[in-house]
Amino acid sequence: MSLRIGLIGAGIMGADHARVFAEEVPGTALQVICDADRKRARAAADSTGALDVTDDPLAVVNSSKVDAVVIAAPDPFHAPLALACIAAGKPVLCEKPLSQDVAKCLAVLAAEEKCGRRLVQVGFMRRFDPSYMEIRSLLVRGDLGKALVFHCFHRNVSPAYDFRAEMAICNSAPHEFDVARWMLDSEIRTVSVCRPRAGGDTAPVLMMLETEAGQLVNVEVNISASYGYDVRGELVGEKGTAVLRAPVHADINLGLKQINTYPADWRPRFVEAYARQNRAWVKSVNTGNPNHGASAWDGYCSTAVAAAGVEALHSGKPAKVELTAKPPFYA
Ligand code: ISE
Repeated sequence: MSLRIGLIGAGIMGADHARVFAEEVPGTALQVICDADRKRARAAADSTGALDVTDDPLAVVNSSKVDAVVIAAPDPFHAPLALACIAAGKPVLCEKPLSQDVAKCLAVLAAEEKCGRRLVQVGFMRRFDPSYMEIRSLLVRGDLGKALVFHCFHRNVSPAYDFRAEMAICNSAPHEFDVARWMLDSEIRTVSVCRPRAGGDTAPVLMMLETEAGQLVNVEVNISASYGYDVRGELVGEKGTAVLRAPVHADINLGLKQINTYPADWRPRFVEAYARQNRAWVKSVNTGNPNHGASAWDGYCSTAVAAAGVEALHSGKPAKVELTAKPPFYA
């Protein structure tokens, strides 16, 4: 029998999740799509064959026809809806960040631990991206020697709505925080933040993170890069380096030039990552085994790093990442 999915949120990411489930994840049925804007929910349902639409997220969570939930609503709704899923005993794939508020992440951890089942996976899809995965395998095999430095660039074409430095740190950069923790297998201990004085409100945010293991991660989050969506990275190890590659399917030679194209947003860059992530999530729901996707603990850690980042942005000084002790439940 197919896993019946209730999808909450039919904006840019929710609509893409609907497409991913419909086209790339066998063994699933889109039972219902929910959005505050019913027309948007209807459009996503019509293009993916979802059976029903609603504007009531709790009706989705509590529906007896829904086996598992995907949360792709705006950030402030993530934690409350994840808590509702836990209360209903339903597995949930929750878009990142788990919450922008550390206390709300802790509430999700407490509820999950109390219910005794790992029900929450956070949508840090980069863990499923073939290029990040390959670099991690090199590290795990020891081919690069010890990891020393991870250079990360994260560029968006233009800021969404009122995106400014705080949102760059709390909404965009958690991808880097999570992938760096996963890649380097160490928690982030301190964060320093600076921005070019020459830039305005949307100028790039530069961060230097130090891990418990003593590695450095430097991050540029640029929410106003203009030229395209571009995520780059280079891992520097003792014996060599490895550079991320975005998927390229053709070299275009035209008009005396070789042309590189960039997508307008993250969906084409991470198309494979989203498909792999969602298939892995469905497999883990069906088997009851957590996969290498991000847990609620990972969601909490990246939000704690973001909180330290905002503190460092405002104080101009390095900030310490305060983490609670990791419950054995998340080992
Ligand atoms: C968005 O929510 C994402 O997850 C994208 O990957 C990121 O590039 C963008 O900045 C976020 O707003």
